[in-house]
Amino acid sequence: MALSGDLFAQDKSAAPWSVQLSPGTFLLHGFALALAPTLLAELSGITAQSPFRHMVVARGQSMSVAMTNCGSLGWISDTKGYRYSATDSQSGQPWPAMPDAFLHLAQTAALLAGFAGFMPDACLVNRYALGARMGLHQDRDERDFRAPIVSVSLGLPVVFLLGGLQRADKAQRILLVHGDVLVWGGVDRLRFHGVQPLKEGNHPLLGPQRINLTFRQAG
Ligand code: MD3
Ligand code: FE
Repeated sequence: MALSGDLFAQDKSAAPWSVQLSPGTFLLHGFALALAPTLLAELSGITAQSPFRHMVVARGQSMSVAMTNCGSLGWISDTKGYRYSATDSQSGQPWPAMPDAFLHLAQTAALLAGFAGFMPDACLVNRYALGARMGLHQDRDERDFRAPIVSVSLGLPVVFLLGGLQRADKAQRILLVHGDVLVWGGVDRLRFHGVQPLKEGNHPLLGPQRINLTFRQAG
């Protein structure tokens, strides 16, 4: 069995670009680098159908991060709260299908981190422009916390905050750059996390922004 321990602790030569940040959290540095142009081409098809939008949270403010989704379920927020929905309420249509290249990348990354059988049905796409941030939160709208989450960072770098299981726990700061893939599950699945405000810059492929894909088994 390809346990994470085999790949990350004993045999670093199998995945020299990878670090185990904690028992259930794996950073696969540059793992999505070669695929990035394909991912971005697929993304323009997705946003043609379901454009980025600033969702509203329960208190009525809109988020600084713009979002869309692909897959059979998509994460949405409005004044009624957060949930996964099969329909994009803006288009009235199902979310765009998850491209094969997205699914394959997410499953390969999960397997490398020791999570076999990952079947994501939702991919939340976050777009950060200058100053956009995400406050500390837990991802707990998914049905089964036994499944991991896989995140892919594209474009400008950002400081990611990895907290603990309590909101007040001290957070680690981790720089995420273009092509990085993070996989977290098991004991780390419900850790608080957030993203510091995006600083200005100009990425060769994406210009002044950062895009993050998070793959979840939501339903
Ligand atoms: C490691 N997105 O969409 S993903 C989100 O970069 C979200 O857009 C962030 O949080 C983003 O819900 C962060 C990376 C991440 C997220 C949660 C983690 C890594 C994690 C939880 C535990 C360990
Ligand atoms: Fe999150």
